[in-house]
Order: sequence, then structure tokens, then C-alpha cells
Amino acid sequence: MKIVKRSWAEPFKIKVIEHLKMTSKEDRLKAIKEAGYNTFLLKSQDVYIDLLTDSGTNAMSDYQWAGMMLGDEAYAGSKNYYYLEDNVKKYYGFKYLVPTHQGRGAEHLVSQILIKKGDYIPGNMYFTTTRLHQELAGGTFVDVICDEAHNPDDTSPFKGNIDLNKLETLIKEVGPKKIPYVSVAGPVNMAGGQPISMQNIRDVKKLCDSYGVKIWLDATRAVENCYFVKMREKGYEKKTIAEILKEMCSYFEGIWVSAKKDLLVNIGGFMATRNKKVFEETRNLVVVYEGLHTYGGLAGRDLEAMARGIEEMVNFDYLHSRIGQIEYFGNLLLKAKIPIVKPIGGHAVFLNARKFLSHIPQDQFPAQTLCAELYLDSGVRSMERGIVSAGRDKVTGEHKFPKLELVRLTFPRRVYTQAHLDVTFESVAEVYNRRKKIKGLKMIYEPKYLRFFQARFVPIK
Ligand code: PM9
Repeated sequence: MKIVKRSWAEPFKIKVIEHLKMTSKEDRLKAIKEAGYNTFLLKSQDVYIDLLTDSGTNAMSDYQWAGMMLGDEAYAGSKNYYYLEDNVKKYYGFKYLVPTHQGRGAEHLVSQILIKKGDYIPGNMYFTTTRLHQELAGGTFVDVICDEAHNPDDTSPFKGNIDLNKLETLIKEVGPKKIPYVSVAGPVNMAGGQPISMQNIRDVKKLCDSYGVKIWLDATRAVENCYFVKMREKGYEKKTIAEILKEMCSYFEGIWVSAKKDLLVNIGGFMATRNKKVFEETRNLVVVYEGLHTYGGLAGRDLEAMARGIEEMVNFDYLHSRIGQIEYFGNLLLKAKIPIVKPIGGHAVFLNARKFLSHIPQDQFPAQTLCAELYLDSGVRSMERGIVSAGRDKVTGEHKFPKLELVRLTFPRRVYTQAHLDVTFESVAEVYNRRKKIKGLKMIYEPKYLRFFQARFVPIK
């Protein structure tokens, strides 16, 4: 047999396994009813394949676990902090580091320090916790992402790009003094894990420099963005992920990071900057909310696992297998003509619930409904990324009606096998085949903040 194309496989093997519980349809019906048809409220014991999130759900390596035993649990000045500081400097290129318990801890501190009441924060599509912290600090988030990002069928390679016209129009309209920083994410989670190009980052930096506006990066999944830059952007084919990461960060005054993603750990976050004044203010504020500036709410062992995770996350073969796994799954769906966001993203495949359940109006929560149906079918857990996640308009109090009404099937790093993906695909296909019979949901409980986490629903009869 002539082999035309050689396959990739994971550059690791399995040493420890965790048993999964298999459930019956009756078990799942009981569980989802008790969870108010919200997959966030399911007990993980009732889930078979958990694709809710890639956040903190990663499998650590033996190298990271070994590092956990070297945790220096001193209150102040733990050696693990200094190792992390070295690696943040070496790989991200920032001199100053403040650890936090997770990403939103860093978002909180950065927002409180940089934003004043009445400010505007332009960004390439909102992220739920990021926007909430920017708004709690008195700012208003303004979406300046390119139009392509709002169209699930557009196949542009860098749908995370900022529209420079939209950005400049805002700067002229409100004045640069009202813009503390541009909030750049790479890749863009809510757009389907779509990357931003290096060229666009350079253009944004140049434009912002001309107005004296700073740019900050949500570097939560930065290495996944770097992978796409290497694979899709001219001039980067031969660069290593570490080189691309260093260049990407070099354009920003600072970053905030949820270490629960790229860094291959279960908990952690940080902010890092080259601005000494911002660093000093953050180092002071962190002691109010998180803990001393050398641990930021984390144990020494967590800092060690993060430092070691940084060394592993820049490995090309690892990233190739991670993103290759998502591509494999997305291609199964594309072949079956099931509507998903294109191109296939970096951390997840997003089902286009607006098309999938086209008979359900958006205020009957098609994406939320689809998450519940998938769980009912097979015990696969996914996450709503549509009208429930978008929340309410802070002026009118009405639902925001986002163009994207999506279900995210998110892949924890180094956790599931190709067979798990096949089983998941079959479940999505099964629900797709009977989609016309599915009815929407009614929201019966809505919490004030980040409602998608705890809202409750009942099926519409
Ligand atoms: N992301 C996710 O599942 C976990 C929470 S769901 C709202 O995608 C970005 C780009 C994220 C992110 C979390 C955070 C916050 C910041 N930026 O969850 O607080 O994707 O560590 O990070 C989630 P923490």
C-alpha cells in the first residue's frame, strides 16, 4: 500500500487513568432536570465526556507532577515564584510578574488599576469575565473586531483581527484619553477560537502609538494563536512557537493570563508587564484580594507546575497534536454537513446552534437547548456561547442578541482520545438527525452576574 499522507499522533503516552461513569438515558434525564437544563449545574460524576471547558481540566505531565513535590510553601518569597518569574521573562518577555489565583483575578486587578469611570475599552470581541471586570471598574467595552468574526461561515484565516477603522473611529469619537488600553485577545474565544495575525497586532500597535493609547493582551491561549501564525502567516513558517510568542508579546505593555489553559495546569493565573508603575500598583492591590505578591492565592506547588507548563506549552509537536485533535473532530462534522464555525478553532469546535436548531427563536435559547439535548443523548457535556452568555444590555436591561449563537465542544489538553471524539461525533449527528422535534427552553432563574453559570431553565411544552 502506498501511504500518501503521514499521520500525527500525540507526543506522549498515558500513565494514569481516571474512570468514567456510564449513565443511562433515565439517569441523564433526572440529572439535567435537577441541573435546570444548565450544563454548568450538572455534577461531573454524571458526565461521560466532559467538553464543557479546557479551563483547568488539563492533564499534567510527570514532569509537572514531579515539580509539585518541590513546592516551597513559604508565605513569602517561595522559590517556585522566582522560577515562574524567570520563565515568564524568558518566554513572554515581561520583567514584572504578579501571580493570581486564576485569570479573572488578574483581570480584576488590571481593570481596577487602569480603568476610570467613563472610560471605553475597545477589544476584539468580548469575553464574559474580562468585560464584566472592565465594566465593574466603570468602563464600557466596545467591540472592534472585524465583521468576518460575526459570520460563522466566513473562512478567513484570521477572524480574530481588529478592524482598524472601527478602532480609529472610536478613538476619534471619545478621545484617546478616555481609552486606557485596547483589550486584545489572541485567539478570540467567543468568535470560535479564531486567531489574530501578527500583522494585525503590528498595525494596531502602530495606530495606538500614534494616539498614545496602550495595548494589552489577554494571553490566556497565546501559544494556540502562535500555532496559527506559524501555520497560516507568511514569514513565520520557520519560526519556533517560542520565537513567535516572544514577538507577539513584545508589542504589548502587559498581559493577563488564565494559566488554566495554555500552561497545562489545573489552577492559576497572572499578570505580567514591562511598566514598573503598573506593576507596583498591582503588587500592592494583589495583597488585598488574592494574597501576598509572591503567591497570589496559589500554593508554591501550583507556581512550580505553571513554570514547568510554560516550558511544555511551546513544544510544536504538542500543539500540533492538540489542535490536530480539534481539526479531526471538526472535519467529521463538516463531512456530515453539520453547521459549525469555520475555520475550525484552536481550543474547541463550535456548533452553529442558530442553523442547527433554526426553528427555535433566539429568546428560547437554541444553544442552551442543544447543550441539554447532547447531554441527554450521550452524557457529553458542552457549553452555551450565545444569548445566555451575552447577558443583558446595561442600559435597556433587555437581552443582548449576539449574532453568534453557539455550542462549544471544548477539548481539555492531553485528556481524551480519538475514540472519545468519534463517540461525541456520533452523538452530535444523532441529535442533528432529530433536530426538528427539539423544542426550546424558558429561563426561570437568572442571577445578576455572568448568568450563564447559574441560570435555570425548563423545557417549553
Ligand atoms: N475561560 C472558558 O471556559 C473559563 C470560564 S467560562 C467563562 O473558556 C479568556 C480568554 C478566557 C477565560 C476563561 C478567562 C478567565 C480570561 N480570558 O477562568 O478566571 O477564556 O481562569 O480565566 C473559560 P479564569
